[in-house]
Amino acid sequence: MPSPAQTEAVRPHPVQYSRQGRVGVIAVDYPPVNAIGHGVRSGLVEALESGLADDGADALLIVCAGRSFMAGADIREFGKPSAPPTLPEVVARLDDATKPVIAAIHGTALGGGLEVALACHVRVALKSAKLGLPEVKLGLLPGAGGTQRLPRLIGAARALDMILSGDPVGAEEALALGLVDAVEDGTSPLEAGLRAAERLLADGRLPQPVSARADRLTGTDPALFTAKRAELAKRQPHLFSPHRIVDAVEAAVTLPFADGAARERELFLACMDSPQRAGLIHAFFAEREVAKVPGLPADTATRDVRKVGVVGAGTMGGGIAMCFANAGIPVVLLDSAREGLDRGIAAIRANYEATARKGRLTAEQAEERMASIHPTLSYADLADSDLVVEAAFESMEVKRAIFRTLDETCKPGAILATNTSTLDVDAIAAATGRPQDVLGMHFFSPANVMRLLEVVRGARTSDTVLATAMGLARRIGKVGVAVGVCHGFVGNRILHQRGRESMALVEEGASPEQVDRVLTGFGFPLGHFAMTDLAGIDVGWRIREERRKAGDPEAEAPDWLDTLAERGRHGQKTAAGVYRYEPGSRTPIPDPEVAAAIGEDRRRRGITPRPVTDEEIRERCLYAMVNEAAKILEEGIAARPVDIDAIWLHGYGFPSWRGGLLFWANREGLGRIAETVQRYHRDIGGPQWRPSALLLQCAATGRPIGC
Ligand code: T1G
Repeated sequence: MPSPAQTEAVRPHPVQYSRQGRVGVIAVDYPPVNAIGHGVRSGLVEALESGLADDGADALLIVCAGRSFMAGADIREFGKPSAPPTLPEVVARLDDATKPVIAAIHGTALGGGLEVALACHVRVALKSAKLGLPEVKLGLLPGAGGTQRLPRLIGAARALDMILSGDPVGAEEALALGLVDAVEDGTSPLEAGLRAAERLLADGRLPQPVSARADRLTGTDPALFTAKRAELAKRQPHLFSPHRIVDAVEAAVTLPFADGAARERELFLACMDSPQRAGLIHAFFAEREVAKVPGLPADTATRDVRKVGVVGAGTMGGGIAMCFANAGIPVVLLDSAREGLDRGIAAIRANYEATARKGRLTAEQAEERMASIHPTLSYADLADSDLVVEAAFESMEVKRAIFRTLDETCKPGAILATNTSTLDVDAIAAATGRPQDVLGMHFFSPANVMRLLEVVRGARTSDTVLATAMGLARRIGKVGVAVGVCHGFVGNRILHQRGRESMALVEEGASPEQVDRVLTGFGFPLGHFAMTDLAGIDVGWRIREERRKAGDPEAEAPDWLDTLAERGRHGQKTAAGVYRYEPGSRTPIPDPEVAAAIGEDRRRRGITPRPVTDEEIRERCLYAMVNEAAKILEEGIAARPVDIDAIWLHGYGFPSWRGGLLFWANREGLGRIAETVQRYHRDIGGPQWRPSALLLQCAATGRPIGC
């Protein structure tokens, strides 16, 4: 096995210099995305020096190998000592170049990669290229001159929008903005770059470096920054880096370039030191880490999925059908009744038409996707599906009957998945003669929007079926997380803890709006009760009724939420639930009728309401979640803390700048959490407050959970 040094020696230097005619070519080749790590930074400087010293080179060209131009600084280096040269130093060398430097962009030029291109004299992009500064999504800001050069090319207002959104623009838009000088099609980055160099040499002049341009900054209205600050204070009060971005771009307008660049560096380092950067980068890698399932070899054989069946044309089934249609996979959508099928197809069509109206799809694309969804009332039409996802009513009896029929109908090797959100996947699999081909694919409502997909591995699910489902998750744009079988799997099992505490806190004296205010103050987009209204109170009510009818010993007694559901207050869909809603509005408004129902429930339970502090709400909701997550890890239902982090980030809106539930818990302090859980176990009791052994062990040893 070669040593790291030998491996390093074998791996070619990521940046090579060569000459083609009068053009010195600086080629970056650092798979998979040409991230600008130390080797690339030092290589760029060496290659630039070679090119400037090469008398045969009248112009220099930077191109990248592989699928993309440089995709930014190497995020894996963040938080560690940075070996020189820093990226700002590399970019400054480009700025000072005495020969014209051209950047030929393909794939995605992002972050520091685009900043390298901005420091070149000329930028040419292939038609399919995308260019962006996504640093804000990592809790950062462009730290290698992007906040200073981009405004000089496209103006401060547009630059501010582009940096604050972090979203890329396409090549044609970049050309229109002035971000690139030319767009080429049907050629290689090298050919496009060489042609741009020839044009530039024929012109005979050394273009002005971007840092020296000021024409696009002239006349910038200072009110732009005041207005943007007010907007951010309202829209993103929790976030740190967006406000620093406004400061940096303002410096580009108000200060000479060198001073603006120095200001940018100060602001960048402040962002680098913020806990939000650590959280957002953890969230970035978490989304990718969970795709690698421990114990499942990366080269596990998978099955082709060319055609999908969906059983159930309700809200979930329709959304699931759209997921596959959106990925170009034809779907057969089955329902047991013509009325339900027609309603489901109409809802899908309405969804696509709404998306087309917003300009996110052309009418033709919408029609094409609609045409790829084939409605049917006959199971026979599912016979040749490679995968069938069942999304029927949440009843074990109903699901087992469907899986028996699927087992009889579907071809050998077809994968049979259930979208159940709580029921035992093994019991469903046992209804078939092919349990090895059965698993859970738990989508989150609205299924065509929410990115999380819990891939529930049954006791007998084969590696191939699991690997196929995990690969399919990525193919349909989901964050697939492998989980085990238990009631509620991972996400809903943790949500149940927060819900139970939220309900108990209201029974004891808090109001729903106080609980929700604490949770939104923590960073959740919606409080627990506002989310209940969005999902529909009747959903939980029916599951609770199902469990009560089944005589489930753990089924909860009816409560004030059930009372609201029985009165037809089902949430946003009935303009009244825990809150009331004005017509056409989603803004939750506290309703005295609900307060009265809560009062009646307290009286019925013999509870005298007491003042509840925000701190108690925060502890009881969040620490109960952490304690349950630790139990889930103990039981092996989730393999790693990062799986739980990804589930709550992508399924429930856990604030990504906090990294994830357990990433946050480690920073909150496991000792403090463990001590509080033990206190509530004494004061409140109940299995939910039984402290997790893993939590106590980590608290005692000072080790983070999962390490
Ligand atoms: N650094 C290190 N690794 C990276 C990386 C990066 N910038 N980008 C991607 N990877 C890894 C990723 O973890 C995965 O690894 C593999 O590459 C493929 O990625 C100074 C400070 C480029 C659009 O924010 O948006 O520049 O799992 O699965 O879906 O101002 O990756 O295979 O081991 O995502 O085709 C700014 C982040 C950095 C871009 C490709 N740049 N990356 O998407 O593949 S900060 C970014 C992406 C910065 C400067 C500042 C996407 C992609 P593994 P992937 P993909």
